[in-house]
Amino acid sequence: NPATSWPAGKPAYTTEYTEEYDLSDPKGSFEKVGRMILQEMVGELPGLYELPPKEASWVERSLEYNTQGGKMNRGLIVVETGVMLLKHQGREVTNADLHRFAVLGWAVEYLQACMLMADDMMDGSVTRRGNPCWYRLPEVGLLNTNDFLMVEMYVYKIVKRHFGKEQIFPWLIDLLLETTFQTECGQLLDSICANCDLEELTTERWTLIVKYKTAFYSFYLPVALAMLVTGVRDHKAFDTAREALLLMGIYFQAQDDYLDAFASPEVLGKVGTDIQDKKCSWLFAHAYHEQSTPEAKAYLDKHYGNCEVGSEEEEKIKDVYKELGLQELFAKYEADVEDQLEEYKAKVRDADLPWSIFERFFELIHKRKK
Ligand code: GPP
Ligand code: MG
Ligand code: MG
Ligand code: MG
Repeated sequence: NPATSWPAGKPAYTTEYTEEYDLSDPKGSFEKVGRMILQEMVGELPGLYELPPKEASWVERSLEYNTQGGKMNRGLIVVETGVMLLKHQGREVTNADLHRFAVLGWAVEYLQACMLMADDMMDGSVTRRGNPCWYRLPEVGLLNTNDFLMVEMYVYKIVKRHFGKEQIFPWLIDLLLETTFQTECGQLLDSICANCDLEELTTERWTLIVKYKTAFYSFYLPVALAMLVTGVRDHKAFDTAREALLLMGIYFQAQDDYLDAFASPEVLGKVGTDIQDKKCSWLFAHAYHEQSTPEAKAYLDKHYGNCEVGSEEEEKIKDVYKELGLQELFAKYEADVEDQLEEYKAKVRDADLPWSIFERFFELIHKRKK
């Protein structure tokens, strides 16, 4: 590109991978690729962007802090899906293939990191992955905004460095951009709840929110990237995968909402904020609209979105959830999702996709405790 190929050395590409990707150590190998990417990205800051050491180190620290230390499910699933697809197609899995899957996995992890950095500031959260949220560090504060924008751009720099010369490059970028926009629509729906009447926070609204804010980027995106890079081009395959993955993604956010109230912060690595933030969470929507009693409704009217973190009112709202039988209802919803997913088995086979992708992804999240 004549407009951006400046200064000399830019753009830099990586097309060969000398390290061995060891599939018997999926996490370790994935993390190694993560280190390589981090070094590539930080390494070019002084030369190509004239960043002095202090600022280059700032970026490095921000990337370390915000992109590492998660469960890495989204990233790892790109590698696993890629391998399953190649095998399904009767092709061999090369070392380069594995590295390319892992690079796309890291693109998803970086996208996730930037979303979380922005989300934590919007939700007023305190901790993330067992550490203070980045924006809460005294030296960071509002600089968080620039830091998460940089992490977002790194998504595209990573993909450009490793896929920039390939035909599918525009498709990969388009998928990432489209998914980001879907997530932003979801975040808008989620955030506007603060200005809604509790009457409006229905289970229908909940489904719409979580489909957009979570399911596309966490479930469809990793699988769709693996499909694109292994040569799947059939619309029906993407449509079928999307349907099944959105179902799982919606369930995943139901779990997130459930754990927000009922998991211990030590296990979860974050302190729940949904009650203070007046979120249209799975628990609230069901408590207020599906399972309600007049007393419960009156209490929620008075205190939901109108109490402090760790306050007596917050605890009482959790008791109300329990009294209304939401823990049992959640178990029932979970069983329904399992049944619904089974129904996709035939469709997935019909779309010439390996069912193992969906089975594996579901296994990773099913009945999770964190
Ligand atoms: C998770 O919601 C949703 C996101 C992280 C998407 C954010 C989207 C942006 C465009 C910034 P959550 O707030 O329930 O997640 P958590 O419980 O992890 O804070
Ligand atoms: Mg949040
Ligand atoms: Mg949020
Ligand atoms: Mg949450």
